Amino acid sequence: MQPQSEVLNQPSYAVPDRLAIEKVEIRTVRLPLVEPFETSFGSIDSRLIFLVSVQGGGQTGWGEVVAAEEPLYSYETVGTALHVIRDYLAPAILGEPVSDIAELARRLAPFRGHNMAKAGLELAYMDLIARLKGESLSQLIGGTRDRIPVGVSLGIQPSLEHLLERVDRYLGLGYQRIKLKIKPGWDIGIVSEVRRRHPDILLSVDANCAYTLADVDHLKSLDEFGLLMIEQPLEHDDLIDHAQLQAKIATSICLDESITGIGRARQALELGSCRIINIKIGRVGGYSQALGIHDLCYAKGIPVWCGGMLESGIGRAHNIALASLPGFVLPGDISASSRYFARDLIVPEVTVSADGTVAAPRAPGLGFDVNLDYIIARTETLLRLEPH
Ligand code: SMG
Ligand code: MG
Repeated sequence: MQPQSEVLNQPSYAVPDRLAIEKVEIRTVRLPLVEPFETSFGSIDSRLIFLVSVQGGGQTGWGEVVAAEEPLYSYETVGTALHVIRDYLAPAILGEPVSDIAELARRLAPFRGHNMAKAGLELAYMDLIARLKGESLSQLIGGTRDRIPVGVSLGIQPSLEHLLERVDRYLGLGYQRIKLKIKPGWDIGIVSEVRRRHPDILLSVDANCAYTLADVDHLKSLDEFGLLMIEQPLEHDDLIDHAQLQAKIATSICLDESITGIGRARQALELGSCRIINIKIGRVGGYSQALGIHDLCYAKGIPVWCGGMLESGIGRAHNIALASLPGFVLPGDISASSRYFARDLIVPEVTVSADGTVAAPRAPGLGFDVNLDYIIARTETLLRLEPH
C-alpha cells in the first residue's frame, strides 16, 4: 500500500454534491478469444471478463477488473477480486456519500493490495462521475490527445512462420509498434528474424519475468536489434536486479509487473531500474494511482505508455481515456476489439485506423454504449451489493 500522502495528493474531481453510491453490481462474462494468447507463463483461449457497475445520482458507471482466472500474471484472480469487492471494498464505499476520487481511494486504501479489485470500483466511479457531469472520461482527467497511437502485442506462436504472418498482418492494419512476447528459447532467434524483415519498425519485447540476472549476457545480445524496450525481463516484484541489468545493457528496460503504485514508480526511477514505464490502470489500483504515476513520469521526462490486459471494450475505453494524457508518448497496447473478440461488449467497437491510432470519444463517460443485452446473455455470475 502507498503512504497516505501519495494518495491524498491526487487531483480531485468534485461533483455538485457528495454522491451516495446506492448499488454495486459485479458480474463475470465469458468471452472466447479469436485465437489463443500465449505468454511466458501460459496460454488462454477465453477471457472471463469481470465487470463492475456502480449506481448513484440516477446514473450507472462501468468498470472492469482485469484479473485473470489464475494467479500467473499477478496474485489476483477473478475469485479473489469477487471475494474482496463483495466482503470489503463495496461495503466501504456503499451508502455514506463520497465527494471525489481521492476520497474513494482513501476508503479503499486500508485494505492491502488487491489493486485490480480496487481499480474496478475506481473505474466504475469515474465513469459515473463523467456521465453525471456530461463529460468524456478523457476530458474529466485532463486528456489532451484526441487520437491515441497504438501497437499490438503478439503472443508466443507455434512457429516462426505463424509469427511472421501476424507481424505482417498487424503492420498492414496500421499498428505503429509490434511487441513480441519472449521466453528462453523463443527470443533471440525470432527477434532477429522479425528485425531482418522489418529493419525500421518500432519493435519491443515483453518477457513477463522469464529471466534472471544470470541471463545478463543473453539479454545483452538483444542490444543489436535496436529495440524500443525490453519489458519486465526479471521477477515480478523486483527493482534491484532490474537496476543492475539496466546498467549492463543498452536496450531500455520498461517495467510492467513491478510497478504497483506511485511509490514503486518513484523508487524504480530513483534506483535506475527502468527508463520507461507501462501504466496499467488495473495493476496500480485505478485512476488515483495511474494519474499520479503519469504526473511523476511527465515531470521527470520518463516516457509512459498504456498497457493492456485483454480487456473487454469497457476496460479498453478506460485505457483509451488514460492514454489521452500528454505523458503517454509511446504507442499503447490498445488494439481493436476484433484483435481479441468476435464481438465486444460495447457499441461501436474499438477500431484502429490505417494510421495506427484509435479515437478518444467525446461522448459522456466511456463514450461507447454498453451492450447490456449481450452482457446479460453471456453473464455467468451476478452479485448485487447494496448498503446494509
Ligand atoms: O490487451 O493487448 C492486450 C494485451 C497486452 O501483452 C499484453 N499484456 O504483460 O503486458 C503484458 C500482457 C499481460 C496480459 S497476459 C495474459
Ligand atoms: Mg507486460
